[in-house]
Amino acid sequence: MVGSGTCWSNPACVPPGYELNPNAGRKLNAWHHTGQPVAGWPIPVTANAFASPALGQLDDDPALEVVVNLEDGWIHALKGNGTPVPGWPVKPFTPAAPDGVSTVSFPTPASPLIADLTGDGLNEVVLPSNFEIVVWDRNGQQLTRTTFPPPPEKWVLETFFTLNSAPAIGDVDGDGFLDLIAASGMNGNTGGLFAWSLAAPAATKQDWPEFRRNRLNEARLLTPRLTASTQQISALVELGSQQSTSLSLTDAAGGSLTWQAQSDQAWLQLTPPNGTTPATLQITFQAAELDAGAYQGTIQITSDGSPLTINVQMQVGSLNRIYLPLIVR
Ligand SMILES: [Ca+2]
Ligand SMILES: [Ca+2]
Ligand SMILES: [Ca+2]
Repeated sequence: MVGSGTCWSNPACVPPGYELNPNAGRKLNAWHHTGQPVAGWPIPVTANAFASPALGQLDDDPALEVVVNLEDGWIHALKGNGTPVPGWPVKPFTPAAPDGVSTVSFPTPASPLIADLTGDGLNEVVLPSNFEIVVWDRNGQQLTRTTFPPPPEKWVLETFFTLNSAPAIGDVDGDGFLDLIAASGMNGNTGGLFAWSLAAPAATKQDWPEFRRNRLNEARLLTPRLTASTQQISALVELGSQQSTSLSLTDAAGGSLTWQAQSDQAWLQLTPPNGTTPATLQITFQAAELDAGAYQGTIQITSDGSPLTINVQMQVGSLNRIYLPLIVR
């Protein structure tokens, strides 16, 4: 998902030899990995969108939402089909000195964060504006102050001067609670690195806690999904014996998923029957009491409603082994 500027729709800007495209300017685009546009996109917007967007959960459906801010200050939260999340778009408001009543609304070139700052399991959206960090709940309600003096329920996340970069969230002092970190600009010789303690425990799941999501700037958010190292297992087992192999179980998003495994055959034995990813499932083909022949079974592994089926084939018999020489240089 990217936002566009106005160059390709502006005759004064398009480089010589390139085609003017009047439809290219001021759009939010989303493509599938195949290069095809996602249904509902592109979306015309009111200004250039150059900041990197953020992905996260802002409502009750399992699909992710995207937050993108524009050069005119409007901040959009959009669902995957391009429709706005209820309560959005919004603009950031901060107090205007000196009367304490007026507000100002300054846009920012920074990228948004999507994270649970309060520890209630629901994400907030975070962006700098003016001298302050501004925070909204997922419904677009601004949690930070807009006036002097602030009402007691409003947060105050004020710095020395203009903030131009995305803040970051992590437990930097190791007290078990998340902290919000921001670098403010310079005013004369005064700049600063600010850290505020948050109410959310350090283990709180954070969808997009820093610029481009992590320190490697991967800018991707994977949906938790149980995956197995293979979905097809074949075994040759000597008559009257048993044999073992193992299966690796992981979460595609790198997290911890609880799982339960079940076999539909007595000869197909699983250890342990449940656990948490990452894990190794030991599979024993117990053929001690079985006749020679071909056997089939399945292993069902469930985790949060996404079952995996592993097909197993076993051949039991008197095995003739042929050992071939191998020369390695
Ligand atoms: Ca959602
Ligand atoms: Ca929250
Ligand atoms: Ca902390």
